[in-house]
Amino acid sequence: MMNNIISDDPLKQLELIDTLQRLGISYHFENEIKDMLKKVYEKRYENDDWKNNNLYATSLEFRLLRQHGFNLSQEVFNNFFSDEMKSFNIHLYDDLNGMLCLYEASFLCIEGENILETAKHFTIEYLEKYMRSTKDENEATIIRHALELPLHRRMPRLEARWFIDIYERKVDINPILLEFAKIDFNRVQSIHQQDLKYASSWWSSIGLGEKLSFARDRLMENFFWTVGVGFEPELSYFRRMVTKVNALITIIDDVYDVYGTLDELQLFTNAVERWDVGAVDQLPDYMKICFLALHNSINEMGFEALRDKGINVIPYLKKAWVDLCKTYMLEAKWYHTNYKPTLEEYLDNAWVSISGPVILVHAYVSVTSPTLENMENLKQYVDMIRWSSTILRLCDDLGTSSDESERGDVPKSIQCYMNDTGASENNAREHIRHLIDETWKKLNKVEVKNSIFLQVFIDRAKNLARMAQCMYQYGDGHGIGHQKTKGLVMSLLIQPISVHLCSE
Ligand code: LA6
Ligand code: MN
Ligand code: MN
Ligand code: MN
Ligand code: MN
Repeated sequence: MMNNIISDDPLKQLELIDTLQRLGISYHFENEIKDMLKKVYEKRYENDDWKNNNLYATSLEFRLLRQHGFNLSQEVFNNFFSDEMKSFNIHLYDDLNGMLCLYEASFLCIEGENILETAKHFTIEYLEKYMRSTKDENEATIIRHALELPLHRRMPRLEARWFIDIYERKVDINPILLEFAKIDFNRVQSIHQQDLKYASSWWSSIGLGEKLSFARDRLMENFFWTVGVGFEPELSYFRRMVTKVNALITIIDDVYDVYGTLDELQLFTNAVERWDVGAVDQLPDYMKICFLALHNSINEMGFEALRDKGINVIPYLKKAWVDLCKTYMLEAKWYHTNYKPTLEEYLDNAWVSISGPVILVHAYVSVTSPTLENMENLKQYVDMIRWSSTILRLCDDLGTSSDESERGDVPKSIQCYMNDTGASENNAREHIRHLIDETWKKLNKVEVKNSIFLQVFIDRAKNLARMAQCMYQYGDGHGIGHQKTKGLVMSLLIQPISVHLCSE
């Protein structure tokens, strides 16, 4: 099909790529898609009748090219934008598809891109109005979904699950693609089920869920995160390892936040720093099992990397846990001394204490072959880890801080901003959402320097931010056994899509 699309019809090519991506099957055609986009990019100034004065085509081209790392200026939208008015042309109001597509494109913006920033506000306002007035149910569903969260921030697998249903209801669809998407979804789901089985039996054998009754026992949620961060079949090892990491984080976070005394927490932090079984003796019993579970699980991953890839990654993994425990410790001290950090001071610590760096370092060693050189390269990517983790932190604060402050916890970003400025809680939340937007612009800017290894990793970092948007959209989707999360987990991991074969 891809070979048959006439190459002088770029719009058809772009639409096919968009459909493949939205159906969740583009990962089968990465090379073909790269080749197609490369040609579109190289010929973008030739024969451009197909997109001149076509907002839909211009926006689609922009979004797909930028998403795939091609360098493209916001000025492609100049035709539609009036510099004097600092606004888009009002006649675009006739073009729902164009407006939707411009809306989605605007979220790939980086800092300082005023045209795209304007496009975002312009299209949101338009789409909100349109949605209220349209009588077409399907149209309203699609607009509501887009406004709830733009494509660029959606957890990929859930988006595929959603879009397969939408695509089926459209006219003029390609039934072969639809059937393929359904079959592939089910195949991927059964691979996820195998990974879940592994993770779940690890979790019951380690016994922490039962032994530490004060802590969150959230194996399914912990696994669900990993599917959001990397769904592809070949990432099984990543999902299995990072589920362990997530489970350990969720337990240890509760040790620091809800159970340990300050003295005990200092002992635990010291033990992690020593990274030695000898450290166990000084700990209270409930911490002994927790520390050894951490120590054994992480060393085992280190052992596997040494066995299979010949490199000792334990110092890198250990460092990530030490950094995490130190930030937990600082928050515990702040809480116990009733200290109120400024927002800046808080965030400096909190992008680490949300555990993004720990997750991403373990992702780094489990998505593909780490070499010593690659491990050292990781240092160049601290910015990206930081932006991804900052989004995770801010989303978590929006979703969890009401419960946290009721229970007693360090002030989170919302409270810090309120203390700093005297703002109301609503305004503070608005400000945090604004910070999330600004942080996405920084994350969008991260470039890959011609390395497949790093691209795989960068996709994990972006997906971690996407997963945070998904998990905390309606409150604490991670920690409290949320109904919303159950529904998502069911549709993604448990229920297959029913398939009626085309030939039947
Ligand atoms: C959130 O809990 C939590 F457990 C996390 C560690 C978030 C991300 C977790 C993954 C991916 P909480 P705190 C497993 O809101 O105390 O208690 O940092 O985190 O706000
Ligand atoms: Mn915490
Ligand atoms: Mn916590
Ligand atoms: Mn806390
Ligand atoms: Mn929280």
